[in-house]
Amino acid sequence: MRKIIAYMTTISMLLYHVSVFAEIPFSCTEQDYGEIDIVGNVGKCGHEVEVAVRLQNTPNDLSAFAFKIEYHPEVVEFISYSKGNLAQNMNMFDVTDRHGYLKVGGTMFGDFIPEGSSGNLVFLKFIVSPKVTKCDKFEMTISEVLDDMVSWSTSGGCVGGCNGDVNDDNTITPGDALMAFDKTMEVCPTSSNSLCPEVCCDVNSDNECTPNDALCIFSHYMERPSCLDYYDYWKQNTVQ
Ligand SMILES: [Ca+2]
Ligand SMILES: [Ca+2]
Ligand SMILES: [Ca+2]
Repeated sequence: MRKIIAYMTTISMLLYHVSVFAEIPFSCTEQDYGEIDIVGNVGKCGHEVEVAVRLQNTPNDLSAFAFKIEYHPEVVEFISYSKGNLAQNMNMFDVTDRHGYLKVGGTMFGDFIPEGSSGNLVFLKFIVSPKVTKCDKFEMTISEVLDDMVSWSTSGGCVGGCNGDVNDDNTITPGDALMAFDKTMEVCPTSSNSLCPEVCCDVNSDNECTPNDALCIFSHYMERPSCLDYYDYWKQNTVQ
């Protein structure tokens, strides 16, 4: 009887997992064109991840603004925020969590951020659900832009995916490129004895594991332009 109950419990948990996650599109292409842009980041399951909201060449002066950040509460939980450089002199600034979206707003009294400015507005810290595998990635988007930002273009950000550190030793090296290359050549387990399903390979987010992914990892180590350039953004923009 206990076995049957345990079996039924397992089945119901699996069904719950499938039903909750089936509605979340685990597919995302990073877009960077927006005058307001979310800078995506890699988020491993059970770990904290930060995303930045940056302004790019602002089209008019800014003294009051508001917008929403939409996220999937099933896969990330909001923890805290910190101001970016552009928000340091704001008299009122806040982020509130409404379980599924954040409200972000701010004002400057008798002052403004001038037209043509670029920089970080806010850093948002989340924790990624342990249920998300490290190859999953999903989108955060900006909506309901108001006040001085009302006509500005927006682009979202991708959270999750592969950061090129295939062997999880906190550095991205040619050894990681080799593991990715082995997987593309179906050398399984890889020459470093990793099981291929555990090799997070799709660093360029085109939903395939190909030699281009291995080349991207190698190019990143060589400090050549690569699909992992966004990763450097996070090394250069530490939260204050
Ligand atoms: Ca983006
Ligand atoms: Ca590594
Ligand atoms: Ca790929």
